[in-house]
Amino acid sequence: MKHKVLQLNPILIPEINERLQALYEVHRYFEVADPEAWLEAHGATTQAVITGGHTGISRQMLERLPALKVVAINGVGTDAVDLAYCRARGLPVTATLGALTEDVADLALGLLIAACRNLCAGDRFVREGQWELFPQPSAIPLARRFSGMRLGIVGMGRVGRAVAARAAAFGCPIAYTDLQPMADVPHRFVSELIELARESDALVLCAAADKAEGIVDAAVLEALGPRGFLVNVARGRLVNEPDLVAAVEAGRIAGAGLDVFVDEPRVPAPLRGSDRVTLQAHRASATWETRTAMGEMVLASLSQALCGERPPMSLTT
Ligand code: 8YV
Repeated sequence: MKHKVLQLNPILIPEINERLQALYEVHRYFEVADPEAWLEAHGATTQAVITGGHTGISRQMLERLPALKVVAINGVGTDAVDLAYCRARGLPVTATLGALTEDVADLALGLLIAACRNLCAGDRFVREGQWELFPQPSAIPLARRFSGMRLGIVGMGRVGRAVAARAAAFGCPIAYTDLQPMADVPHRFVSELIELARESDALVLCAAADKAEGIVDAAVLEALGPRGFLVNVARGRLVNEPDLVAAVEAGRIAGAGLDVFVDEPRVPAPLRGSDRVTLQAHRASATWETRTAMGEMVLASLSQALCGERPPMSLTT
């Protein structure tokens, strides 16, 4: 008898899906027509859940799955799973820590360079035939230089450090904020986010959202200023989105590069309509390499937990 595994989100690597299906009785919840009927029929006998970092699983849903042996997060964020509840229940929760660091950092720099150099507006200008209509150089506004920008990193975990390593190669002076200074980080610590914003040409958000909702608000954006850029590859709700919309619309910041939003997949229309903003659809970890590595880690968690072992990657047990 195969173990019953509930998969809450699609996995994009065919080989990982094939291996999951060969090993387990996989139920793809996102394809289930009647979720309530599914829970009635299978909730009590489901032994593993695979979910996404930012989508997680609700506590109510976990309560409907009493036989669970593991929650395997196919992602790094744990903010959408009630870890305290899982800990109290003795339920292992695993995440793909470390697997997506490089890709997320790459995208942070990509978004920042795209925002500083107006890459998306430039692309549209050529693509839409505007260049031929307006060939004079003044038709495109001058951009801002990225190399040497003063970077403020918010959250100096794995991703923050990987962003810092990349930015250092561009000659960027780096400062950071976090809950506390870190002895093994050579960069300048600034305890107040607003101070960091004031001293930075670009703020890059790499922090977990758990205790930091709305920290980037009107005052922080004001401190970043009309020559400042904001990049978010962490969680949308780190930012007070209405404040960001207002700042972008009024030119109170120079621009933003955003991979994450408060209410995905809904992105405020003023952000979608602004040339100051470069947008992505929460895709920082979406490469073949990283998604394959993440899938391997999910497979490992499942096989360990379903053999009765404590998965070494467990964050709760
Ligand atoms: C993933 C994420 O896109 O890892 C996370 O926490 O938010 C994302 O990188 C997502 O979890 C993929 O399943």
